[in-house]
Amino acid sequence: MKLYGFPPTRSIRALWMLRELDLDFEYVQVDLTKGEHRRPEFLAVNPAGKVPVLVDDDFVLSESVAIVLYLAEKYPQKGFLPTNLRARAQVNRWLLFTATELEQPIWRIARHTHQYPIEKRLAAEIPLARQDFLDMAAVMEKHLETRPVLVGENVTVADFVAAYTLDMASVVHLLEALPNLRAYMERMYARPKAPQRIAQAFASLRG
Ligand SMILES: N[C@@H](CCC(=O)N[C@@H](CS)C(=O)NCC(=O)O)C(=O)O
Repeated sequence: MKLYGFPPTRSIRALWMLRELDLDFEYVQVDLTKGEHRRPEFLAVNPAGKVPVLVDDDFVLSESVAIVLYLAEKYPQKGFLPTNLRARAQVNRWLLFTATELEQPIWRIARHTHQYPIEKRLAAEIPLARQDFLDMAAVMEKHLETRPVLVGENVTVADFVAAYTLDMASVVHLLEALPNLRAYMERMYARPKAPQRIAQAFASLRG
């Protein structure tokens, strides 16, 4: 198996899953700072020009959440995806909640802070996106008041995706008033197979 990625990105989600499953894989770095994701060789792998991408023999899969689900289904022995219909539906609920309600506002903040060219950045978007995040994060904060993980008693793919997304949020200081989310994220990153935090991944790039 091959993972195309770049350290401080959503590649961490795929990496986390591969590590938890103890799988051997080749890591192919696509240096976003050098525009390698826009080269024809990479666009042939993912026409969206984004990482991560997993290649498993002749099967090519982009989208970080699709990748973790594929891996969890291909290697069911660790039980990261419940077999019970309703528990699995709850895992899907939290994956989608994380990718749409939590990740999107964080992404809007990143775009209007440093990703868009200066002339396209809208300062007014930032407080709106922060509030959108906080409104939805409050739902997960309450949910985790009495629970160790998002679904049932054991860790699932939803926890890896959520913990990484909360780390994205912590980088932009969105978790300060959310103690349950901070404690949950720390518990997840304390797992022996957890990947690097985003800040460490940035530091590793600087050498
Ligand atoms: N929805 C995609 C988003 C992937 C994505 O946006 N990756 C970023 C890095 S975190 C990227 O490759 N950006 C390059 C670009 O947008 O030019 C996923 O979850 O895999």
